Amino acid sequence: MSSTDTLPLIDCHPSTGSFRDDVVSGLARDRKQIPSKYLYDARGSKLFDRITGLEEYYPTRTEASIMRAEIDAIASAVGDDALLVEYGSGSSDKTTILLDRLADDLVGYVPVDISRDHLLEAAAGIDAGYPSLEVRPVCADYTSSFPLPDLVEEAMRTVVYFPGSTIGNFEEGDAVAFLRRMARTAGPGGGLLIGVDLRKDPAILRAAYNDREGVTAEFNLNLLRRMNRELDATFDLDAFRHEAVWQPDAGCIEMHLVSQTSQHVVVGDQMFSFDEGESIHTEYSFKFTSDQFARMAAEAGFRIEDVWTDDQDLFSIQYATVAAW
Ligand code: AVI
Repeated sequence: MSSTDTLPLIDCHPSTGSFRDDVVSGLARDRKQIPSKYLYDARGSKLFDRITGLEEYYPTRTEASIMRAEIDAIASAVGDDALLVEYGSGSSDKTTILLDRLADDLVGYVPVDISRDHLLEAAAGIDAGYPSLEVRPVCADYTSSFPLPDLVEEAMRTVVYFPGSTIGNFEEGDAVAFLRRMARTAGPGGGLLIGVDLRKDPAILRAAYNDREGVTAEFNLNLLRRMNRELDATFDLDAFRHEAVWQPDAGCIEMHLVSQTSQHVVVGDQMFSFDEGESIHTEYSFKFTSDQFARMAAEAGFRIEDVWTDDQDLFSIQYATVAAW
């Protein structure tokens, strides 16, 4: 454990080695692919924050509006004396709706994020805004296991908070495995409060991932910039373009970086060739029916207790309890 100005930090930040290994093995595949978690370096996290404020990007404001409308029911589902563990807390913006209502009833708040600076800045803001709340940031890749602070022993239950429908960024098998790990973190009697994006008119989805200002394109292309900086790579950002397509059979938006020309790119001491039009797949964003999500959650050992949605059924917030793990 290390300490920032005032907040004790559990620091399990992954090494650059895992980024390099994942990039090199991903680019060596027939269908080039880099895990979407690498989109979130400090700049990527800031760009994502901008995306959440875009007119076309309905998920964030819709989730916030459901949260505001249903906060009493949500607070009673979480209950008193819980430890709230937020996976991928980012700027913790949405969390304030929950904390405004729950801060005095919680044993503590544990924001978990891979981007250390972003995490510390957000955690310090929460700490200052809610003086009665114990805030214990954990810098970690939340898709791997990480330790919880000792506060967990004082809590009646652990509730994992996973907003934003980031669960949609995993392929189904990985999503179930990840939900199962969350069930283990929450433990017996624990809960999961999760944002789940719903199936809808593809035109709404295409617009959300191809915004007019080009922020999503910049967010996607930033991955190339990050590889150049951190892995000594030679990507020419002008030689790739952002693409986000709706895949109706799979039920997901796929994000790609498409090579504009036939070219070679070096990453450290390895060279990779691209045909014109060949892409690197950078993200899935699955959209769910409520039944589909309930099935996945059940497979992972959760039972869905409550589902809250907006008037247009664009998005849902769901509360599940650990049934078994
Ligand atoms: C974080 N995640 C839920 C976002 C999504 O909508 O899948 C990431 C994103 N990618 C492009 N725009 C937003």
